[in-house]
Amino acid sequence: MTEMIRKYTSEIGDDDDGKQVLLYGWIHEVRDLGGVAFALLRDREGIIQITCPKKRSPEIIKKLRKVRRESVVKVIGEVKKEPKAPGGFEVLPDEFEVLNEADAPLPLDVVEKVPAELDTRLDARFLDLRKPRVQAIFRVRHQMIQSARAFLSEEGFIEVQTPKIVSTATEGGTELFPISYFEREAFLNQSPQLYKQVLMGAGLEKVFEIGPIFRAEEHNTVRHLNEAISIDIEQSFTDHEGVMKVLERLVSRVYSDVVENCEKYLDWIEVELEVPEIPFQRITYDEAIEIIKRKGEEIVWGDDFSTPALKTLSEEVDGHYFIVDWPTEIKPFYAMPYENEPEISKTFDLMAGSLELASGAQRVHIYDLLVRKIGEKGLNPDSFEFYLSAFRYGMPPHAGWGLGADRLLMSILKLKNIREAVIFPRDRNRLTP
Ligand code: AMO
Repeated sequence: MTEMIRKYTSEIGDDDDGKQVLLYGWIHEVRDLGGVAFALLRDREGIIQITCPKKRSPEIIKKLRKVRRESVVKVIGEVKKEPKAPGGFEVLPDEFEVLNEADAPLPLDVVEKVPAELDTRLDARFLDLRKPRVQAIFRVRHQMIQSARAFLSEEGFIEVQTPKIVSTATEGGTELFPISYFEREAFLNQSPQLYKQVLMGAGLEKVFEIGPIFRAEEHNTVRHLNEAISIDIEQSFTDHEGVMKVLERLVSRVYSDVVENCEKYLDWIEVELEVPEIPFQRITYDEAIEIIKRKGEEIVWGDDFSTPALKTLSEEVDGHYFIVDWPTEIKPFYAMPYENEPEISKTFDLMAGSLELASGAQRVHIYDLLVRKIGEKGLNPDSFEFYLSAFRYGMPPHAGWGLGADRLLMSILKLKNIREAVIFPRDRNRLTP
């Protein structure tokens, strides 16, 4: 006998009508109407109804009545068109095998008749992920990462991986996780910033990295994680405007790919997407301050934007937009000041409404200026030796950005909490699963 090929539920179509198929999956629900039992079999691509009238198989109907929800099963049966069944087809079983029986009661209701709190869901994440709506989020995430990688590769960027165990801070000294590294103290990296710049000194010209960043954020918010994934680029012989163009094209590409390839998953999540038009609007930091002030919020030049201030701003400037030309003082040491106006820097944040998605800058590539700026931030240039030496022997002008992948997904899918966008999120209170 030839071995049957397994099909996903979504692959069952008109061609299968009257034919036998092999399915694997989980028991989503069972309904017993006496003379006939219905089970819903769920796999990662969808749900199909297994219909077993008593006369087709008294043994199988007995098994179906007994099987617990979420057990793993194998079914071989005949496909029949059935307009009343979900998806338009049902399977009349000839073989039904329970591969692994699930315990009861379940710690979480996969059918979601009773909605659970996010914390309960995250505690039982393996079950939460069985919900089609939740799994769909990670199918879109997969597409988002694939698109970003494909886009940057096509643009000539080289993918790199830089160390996550490091000796120095990059984003200002606070928010660092110390770890013990043999007889020394080390840290989990906050950003690949220093390494991607060193790689400009190495002559790679265009690099990108998709990897974890670690931030010891004390506060628990819906937009902060302690471990996030950042999509980072660095590019030589360009300025902030040059890399902003790469960023907006990347965001637009991710949206088009998701719209094109993830229709089914967007339906499961019940979200509709529009590909944002590029170029995105650019407003200066000064203009943003004016808008926020005009709307009655208290803010002075030199302040960073608080969450309420960004909410106020987004009432006026909606969708995707860049805030450019920030005060040098509130941006990291590596940001390049304007030559004629050094209190302003060649920096930008990319916003989606009131959510910051990315930030970036043209960098300081002049050794003396960089040493001075490190000192001005109260940091010790000696601990940046490996970084600084790359600036002494032919560092090209360069620029780059870091885009929060979890935040991008959160904003694409209009998720209320960033934790929804991460399979196993890490926050102030959560270290498992
Ligand atoms: P920044 O610190 O702004 O810049 O981080 C870049 C982007 O990473 C995301 N992000 C976070 N997402 C979730 N939780 C967090 N705690 C968190 N922290 C940051 C945000 C943010 O916009 N080195 C620079 C980038 C550069 O200039 O190239 C940097 O790290 O979406």
